[in-house]
Amino acid sequence: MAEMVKNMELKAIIFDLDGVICFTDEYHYLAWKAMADSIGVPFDREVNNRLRGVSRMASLDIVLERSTESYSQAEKENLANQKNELYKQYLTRITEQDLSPEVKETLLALREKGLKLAIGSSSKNTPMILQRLGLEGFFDAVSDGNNITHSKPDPEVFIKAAQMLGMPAENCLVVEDAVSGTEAGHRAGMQVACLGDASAAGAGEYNMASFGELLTVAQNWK
Ligand code: B16
Ligand code: MG
Repeated sequence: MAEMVKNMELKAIIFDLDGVICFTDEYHYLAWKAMADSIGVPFDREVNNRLRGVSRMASLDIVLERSTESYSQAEKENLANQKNELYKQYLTRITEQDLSPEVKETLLALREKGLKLAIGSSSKNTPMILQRLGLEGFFDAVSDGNNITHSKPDPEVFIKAAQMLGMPAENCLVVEDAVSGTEAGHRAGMQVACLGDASAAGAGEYNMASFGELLTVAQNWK
């Protein structure tokens, strides 16, 4: 399977958003931490790493694993909303200056090579984040938490992104910072280039130290 995939031409790259295109993963951490503190549940970076790529409600279940209380569905929805409202307050701080020059230049260089570029994110806040970064309308397709029913590690978000692009999975590369997202990419039949947490875990075919390394990955693809 790996050999077969390797011989296919690279035509599209599907980017995770939080932790890949931007640093909103830190805002997720701060908002979950504040919510967990408010109900006296211990929360740290180790637990936070398990939330990467995971949907809001599934993330809440992970946060509540350390709770001694049990919560009704309505109470859980309330806690998730509380976290999301705080997270959205952090998002209002984002401006176009927060899109790093490295990310911006790499995206433009990849596009210059004729590659299709898409977003594959579990986040329902994707439209707001892209708009604040000045990337609204930049990508050829946006698949996010608003158009999926199963979040990562389910492959749905990447399969839908490839469908929107009209690309077979074997011509697509996924870029991820989450182990769950890397699994989702593999289950979609795509190779994965990892950053951050997933790269440290050696989860991808390519485990990068920086976003700019994508140019080398794309260059050496064949
Ligand atoms: P929201 P990604 C994911 O985005 C985040 O990594 C994850 O921490 C978050 O819980 C999930 O989106 C849902 O986000 O609450 O904004 O809908 O990494 O897949 O771009
Ligand atoms: Mg991510």
